[in-house]
Parts: sequence; C-alpha cells; structure tokens
Amino acid sequence: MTSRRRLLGGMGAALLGAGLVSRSKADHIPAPTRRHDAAGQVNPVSGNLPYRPVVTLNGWTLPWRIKDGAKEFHLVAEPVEREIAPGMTARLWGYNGQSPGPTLECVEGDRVRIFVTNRLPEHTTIHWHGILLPSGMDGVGGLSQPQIKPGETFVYEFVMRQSGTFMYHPHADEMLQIAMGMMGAIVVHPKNPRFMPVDRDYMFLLNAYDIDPGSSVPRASTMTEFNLWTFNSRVFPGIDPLVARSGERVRIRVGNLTMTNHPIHLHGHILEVTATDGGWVPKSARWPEVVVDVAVGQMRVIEFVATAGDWALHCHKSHHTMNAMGHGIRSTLGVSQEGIADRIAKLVPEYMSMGETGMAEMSEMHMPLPENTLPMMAGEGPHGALEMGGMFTVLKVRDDLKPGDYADPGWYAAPAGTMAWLLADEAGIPEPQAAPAMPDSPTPALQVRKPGGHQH
Ligand SMILES: [Cu+2]
Repeated sequence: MTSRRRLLGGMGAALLGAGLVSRSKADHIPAPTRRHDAAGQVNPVSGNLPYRPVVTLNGWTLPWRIKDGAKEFHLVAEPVEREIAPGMTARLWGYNGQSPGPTLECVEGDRVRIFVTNRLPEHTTIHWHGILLPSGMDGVGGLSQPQIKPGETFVYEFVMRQSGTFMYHPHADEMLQIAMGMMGAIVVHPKNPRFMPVDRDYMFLLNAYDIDPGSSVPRASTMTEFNLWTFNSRVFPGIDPLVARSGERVRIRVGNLTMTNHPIHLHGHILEVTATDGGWVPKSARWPEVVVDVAVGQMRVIEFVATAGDWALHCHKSHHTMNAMGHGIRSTLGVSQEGIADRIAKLVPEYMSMGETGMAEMSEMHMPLPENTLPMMAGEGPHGALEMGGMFTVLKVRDDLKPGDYADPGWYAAPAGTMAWLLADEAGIPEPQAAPAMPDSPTPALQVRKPGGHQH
C-alpha cells in the first residue's frame, strides 16, 4: 500500500513537476526550522550519520524528517536580518531566518521532498543548480513550473542521483532576488563513505551586496559595482576561521553567486580542485594550485593537507577584501590633508579620503562612521591592525587539536626562529647602487613587412 502510494506520488510528481500544496494537506508539511544567529557555524544535525557533516561558515544545516521514504525539508523564502559583521546588520531576503539559507545535506540515492513556502512580497521559485532531475523540478519560473505566489507552498520531489556540491537559488526575478541574498548550498555525500574521505569539510558561498554607508537594504538593481564582498553574507572580521589539525585532509567547497569571478587564494598550502558542480575530478586530471578562480555561477571544491600556522584565505582581487567605505574614494596620495578631512566630514558625514601616505592609515584612525556602517578594513590581528575586510578569513591549523574540535584556537604562536624579525642595526644597511651595465650585444636586424592582402 505504502509502496503503491509512493509510486503514484512519484508518478504524479514526474508528470506534473513541482506541485502546489493544498490547504487541507497543511498538517502533512514539516514545521520549518529558523535560525537568526549569524555568529559561529552550527550543525544542528547530529547523531549516527553515515558521513562527516559539512561545516557551513557562519551558517547551518537544515534539519529534516523522514516520511514515506523521503527526506523532507521545508524552506521558507522570507525577508531576513543578517549581521554582516558586528556593527552592521543588513535587511536581506533569504530562507528560514538567514541569508544564505541553510545548507541541505543528504546522501547519494536519497529521495528528497522539499517544501518551499513563499513569504516574500513577490513570487519566487527555487532552482537546484547542478542537480540532475526531471525538468519539471528544475525551478525555472514560467518554464518548468508556475511562479510560487506569495503565501503559496510548492513541493519539489526527486532522487539525488549524484554525490557532490550544489547550490539553490531563485529562478524568478533572479537579479533582484540573488542581489537580496537568496541562495543556499546543497551537499550530497557519496553513498560509499570510503569514497573521497576528508577530516574536515567546509562550505561557503561567495556573494556581494551594494549597501550605501548608513543604510541597510541592498540596491537590488546594481549589476557590477557592489561594495560589500562576502563569504556567506559576512565580511572579515565577522567570518568564522576555518580550523584544522596539522596533517588533516581539509576540503573547502566554494560556490559563486556574484556577478564576477573570485580568485580564492590560500596561503601556505598546495591546493587541488577535487570536484566542481559537475562532479568529482579524477586524480589524473588535477594540477597543483595556490589560487583557484571561481567563475560566476560555478562551484569549486579544493582539498589540501593542513600545515600548522595562521594562514590567510581570501579573494585575490584586492578591492574584494575591503568594505563599503573604501569604494569610490578620491586619490590623495602625497597630498597633505591636515584637518581637511575632518572639516569636510562635518558637512558630508560619509566623506572619506585616501590619506596622505596611503590607505593603511585609515585602519588605524578612528573616523566617525555613519550608523550601521563598517570601516573599510577592520580586522585586528595579534600584531596590530590587519587591514582587511570583505572576502578574507583565516585558516587556523594547530598540532594539538582534537578531531572534530571547531572552536577558535586563538592566534598562532610562531615557534622561535620562524617569524620575520626587525633588523635593529640600521647603520649597517648599504645604500642602493646602480645595477652593473650589461655587456654589449649586437642588436639583431629585424625586417618587418606589412602584409598587403590575402594574396601575399
Ligand atoms: Cu573576489
């Protein structure tokens, strides 16, 4: 009876695609879980799992229930408040109280049934990026299904045929809804737990916002000029560190839902791309890297063996490690500005200039900022101002961590003799000298002929 009902349900889903839930069936929908806390990574799903759960930076995994042979998830698309870093909260759109929404985790071969309730002021859908499924489940509003109107709940049901790393996001008023923060990650663990094992498994999405200093709602019509570059809608120093024990194999899954590419750079390690959103990369097809470019709409999964230390992990576009106040300011390098900036700031509160010797002085100055605005580069390290914001965090690897311990171990104490030092003897520094002239070498005669046309 059960199997017959499941079969009919499966057929119905296959024939009709994503379906609207009627009011009378509302008690059959799992109650949605919500979280509002943006600090610290949480995985509320624990117990006897046949896989190592993924750790979503400043995020969480959505709990599910099992019913009629399917894992049931309930996503609620809704306006949310997201702390971008301590000192600034943005009013975004997301899922279940957060942007990005919670990570969906399951196992290859699982049948999933995902309820999607729309609590936004406009219609939406969810597209399951990278997942092989019937086209009626693909979530393109108007093409694969009708739009999910405000107040409606749709059901998506399909079998996770591949293991890997995927995303979900709306395919309805897409530019606005993604610019407002609507996205989430999907991790499908391999059925065979011995396939591609790692000791730590991290996940984050690259996203970007254009939020004017002093305000909290993104300019949703911005196409390329964003001013907050974020990992999971957080900027440094609000982004959790990634923690590992020396010698552990670490995986980081990165997805890009911004309008530009991000070369993600990890210091002190050799990286391999072991998977993309298209699947696992065979060993013979991998090459060593220290920067992995994640293009628009792509996911890249990198793996490495952890070496003790505090290592920067950041986007290599320098302006992506800077917060809103650093964008679009005048260059005043070499110009004395004694008192000028302060006087202008009295008239124009958000005024900021580059500084006379460079922008670093800004991270040391405590300029008055508009309310709900982060300084351009705010992080504080063990040796002073870190001069980073945006897409930047730290991989903290220690020799003495317990397996499964994700608590921030504090700053690394470099063993004696392994840290750059200040040379005290300034008198002994030789003056620069002109480089010795190169020996004369005959200049080869070069004959250039302009092509006259196709017949020559
Ligand atoms: Cu970037």
